[in-house]
Amino acid sequence: MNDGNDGGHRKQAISSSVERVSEAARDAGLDIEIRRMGASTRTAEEAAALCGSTVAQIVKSLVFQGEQSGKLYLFLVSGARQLDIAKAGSLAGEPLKRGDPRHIRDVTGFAIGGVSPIGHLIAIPAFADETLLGFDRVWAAAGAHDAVFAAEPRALLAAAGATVADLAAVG
Ligand code: 5CA
Repeated sequence: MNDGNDGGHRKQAISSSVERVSEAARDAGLDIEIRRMGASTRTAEEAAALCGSTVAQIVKSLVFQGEQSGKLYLFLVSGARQLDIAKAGSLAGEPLKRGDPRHIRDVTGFAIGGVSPIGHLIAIPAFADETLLGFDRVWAAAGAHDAVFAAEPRALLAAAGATVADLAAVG
């Protein structure tokens, strides 16, 4: 499993995930510059420290799975807030659960920690935390564990095809 070939394939898959984000942005007319930070941006806290932004300005791209349909849904949430799973389920129209990380990677093309708002392999229904619109600029993952980009939130949510909603837990 862990021979050099596998490593090479995985590396290629990761760089093509970043490429996909770049292409999706271009297709949506979103002008972004993807930055490889050379250190982990897996969590909102790590990303904020490296981007020089507040945690609230980091867009978490959370993928959940429908319990009935098995379909995947994308929730874009401010790094300062927690997704309310019940509200998220109402938006999706079915109860949700965490998916198997490998399944999420296979279906979306992104590994958890590098899931981007844009550039998924499938057309994924997306919903976005309304508080993201309160910032001039937000930062999001760009398909790898050290890759991020900045964007104006309204343009980013439009590019993601995300429905703006109240989806965060109170407090
Ligand atoms: N690169 C950073 C932000 S730029 C990033 O991707 N952060 S994140 O918050 O969007 O991604 C990590 C999150 O994935 C964690 O909050 C974690 O709770 C969540 N997560 C981990 N496993 C699963 C799973 N199986 N299903 C859904 N979410 C998961």
